Amino acid sequence: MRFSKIIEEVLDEVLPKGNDRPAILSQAMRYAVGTGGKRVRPRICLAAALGAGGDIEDARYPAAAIELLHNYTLVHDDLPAMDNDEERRGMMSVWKKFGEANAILAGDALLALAYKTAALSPRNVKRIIEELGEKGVGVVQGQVEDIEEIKRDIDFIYLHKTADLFIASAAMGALAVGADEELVGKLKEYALNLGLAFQYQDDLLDGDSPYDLEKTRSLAEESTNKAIDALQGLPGDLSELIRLAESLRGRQR
Ligand code: GRG
Repeated sequence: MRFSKIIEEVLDEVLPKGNDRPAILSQAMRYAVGTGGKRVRPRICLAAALGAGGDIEDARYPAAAIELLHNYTLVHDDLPAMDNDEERRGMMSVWKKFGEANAILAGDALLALAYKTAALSPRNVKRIIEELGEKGVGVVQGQVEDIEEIKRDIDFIYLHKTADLFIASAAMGALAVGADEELVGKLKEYALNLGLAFQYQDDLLDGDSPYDLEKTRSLAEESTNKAIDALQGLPGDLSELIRLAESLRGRQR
């Protein structure tokens, strides 16, 4: 499919080659990004570009940027100091395979590379970097509140830990094709609700929702419907945005 091809090609283009010095860093960065993943965020970015009436090729660098930033969060989340996960996507986590220090550094480098890549966007670079930075801070805010567990505010955690990067994805895709702020706002509303639906669905799959089953299902359904409703009045091809919302609704993983 066209989306997957663009996403894999641009990630391959911007990541360091496996033997670039120091090879262990290049390999850890490639391993982190290359172990699969659903590529939901870059798909949202490309779909938003289409929905805003633009050419998806213009959103290729923002799409890669958000996936790089997302992968940095996963690499750091798996560290012993955080979730202490030895596996990710059915394979060894980055720290388990390359050591803790290299995993910290590979995450740092993925984060920096995300900004370098976003800067290659064909237009609205300042706004794109602003969205990436704002939501990049947001995901850390969500993570800290989740870890600290001082006062468990589920709405805050879901908004920042999960939805923020969805929102940045949509905004960056729209901005890359020259969308105005009104269109960007509609796509951010779509992505916010898509992010919440994604998280409720995740809770259902993991069986660890803070709400009972019925409430979680209805929250997921309600958020998906709100996401689709937010698309009214967009000038472009909405089919991918709708397909994404529908596919997350029924997803098994
Ligand atoms: C370390 C700053 C920092 C943040 C960590 C990613 C994360 C924040 C925590 C992981 C735990 C979690 C449930 C996060 C919510 C977001 C989420 C569902 C991440 C997993 O995203 P997927 O399913 O991953 O899109 P793939 O593997 O498909 O890329």
